[in-house]
Amino acid sequence: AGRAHFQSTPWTNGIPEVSSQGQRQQAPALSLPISTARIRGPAMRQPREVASFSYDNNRSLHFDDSSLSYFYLLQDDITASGGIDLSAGYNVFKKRDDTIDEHLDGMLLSLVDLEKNTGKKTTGDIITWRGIVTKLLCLPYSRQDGFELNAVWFDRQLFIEEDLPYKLARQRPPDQRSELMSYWGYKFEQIATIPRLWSECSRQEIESRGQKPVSNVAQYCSVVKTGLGDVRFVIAGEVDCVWDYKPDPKDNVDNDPKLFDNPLDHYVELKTNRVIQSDRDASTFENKLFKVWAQSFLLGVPKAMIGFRTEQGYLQTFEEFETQKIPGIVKKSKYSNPYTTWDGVDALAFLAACLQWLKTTIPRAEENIVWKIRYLPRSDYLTASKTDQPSFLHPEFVKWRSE
Ligand code: 0WD
Ligand code: CA
Repeated sequence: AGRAHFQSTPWTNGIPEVSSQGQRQQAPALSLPISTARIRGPAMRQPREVASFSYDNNRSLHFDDSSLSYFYLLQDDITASGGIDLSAGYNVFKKRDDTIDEHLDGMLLSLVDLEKNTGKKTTGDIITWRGIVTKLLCLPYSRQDGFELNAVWFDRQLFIEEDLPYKLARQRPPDQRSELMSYWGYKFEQIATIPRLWSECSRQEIESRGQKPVSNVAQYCSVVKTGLGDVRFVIAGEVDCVWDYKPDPKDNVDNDPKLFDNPLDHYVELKTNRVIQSDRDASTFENKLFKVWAQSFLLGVPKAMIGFRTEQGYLQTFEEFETQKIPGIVKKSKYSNPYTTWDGVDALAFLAACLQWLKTTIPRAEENIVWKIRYLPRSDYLTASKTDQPSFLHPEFVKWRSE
């Protein structure tokens, strides 16, 4: 890319290379500079779904698709109502307690179930939530917030989780406006989906879908195997809904690419955004769109449906974005700036370097030793250090893999 000529290593995105204490940053011993590469990184392997699981409304786990939703929303319904009030039912929102640390539990238990059923171990160098990989993929362009990850080798695989106590300690106290805005996102999910195929829902069920209390406790997650460069990884992520249907693995041919109906091809990510009225709105939206790309691309989700709402939270319209077209949209945008604009190829090259660094830096021989991966707000490095924390892997998974 043309901009490569005026960037030096490490790339700083205009953020001065000094820490908050005003000292020049020294690269710590086990560290990775955050940079955008100037060469094309390795290609991403096509993601493959290996399993899926559901949390029900009581947060119990089921190794099935019971919490999968189906997209259903008509522009005419929105227009007829003059805009759907996304704040409706806010007072009865059933919100998941996100101070409960679930570690990698749902995903690991679904792997136990899968491996018991197939008799085959799920292989991969790194096993983690998709959200963590999204964070790393976006990191070169998203340097405001610090985070901590815990990583541990076990059974020759590297497991990575986000450190929840660190995350909670850094969270600003929730203000009413941002709580309400995050509710709008869940309300949009509710009104844009139905619980089963359209043909299997009663008319009453479809028409009354917005009347029940909104809950973010139930979730549907897909477990996907993919890879980048030399690193194979298994990631699980929440999928909001399917566009039409999800192919049944039982009547799907997956050894012939021509006949294979890939379940990932049917998935849709849902998001809400302010109606775009100014240049500033447009540029903020493009930043968000890039994160939507990162998140969806990693799991092989081909489209995102964005619900546009007013300042007061009234849904006005919705628009479909094809995941693979997003980097091009952002790059071609008139708000684009060579120093700050997101670049998908560069972000992937950084992710490849990052995963490779994690895989090789944390000693493979030291199984069950928890390492801390740190990113300090606005810093130029990711660092790794050993801890004496106990392993965070679910005991049932450890028992299964130790047999
Ligand atoms: O730190 C934790 N406790 C984490 C928990 C970090 C990452 C994931 N998780 C759990 C979630 O509880 C959920 O079971 O992993 C699962 C989803 O993982 P993901 O897909 O990797 O998460 P991410 O890509 O960051 O977010 C996808 C969606 C979000 O929707 P939007 O449209 O905002 O991207 O997952 C939901 C959220 O709706 N989500 C959560 N919901 C409740 N509590 C959480 C959470 N902690 N994290 C993500
Ligand atoms: Ca979503």
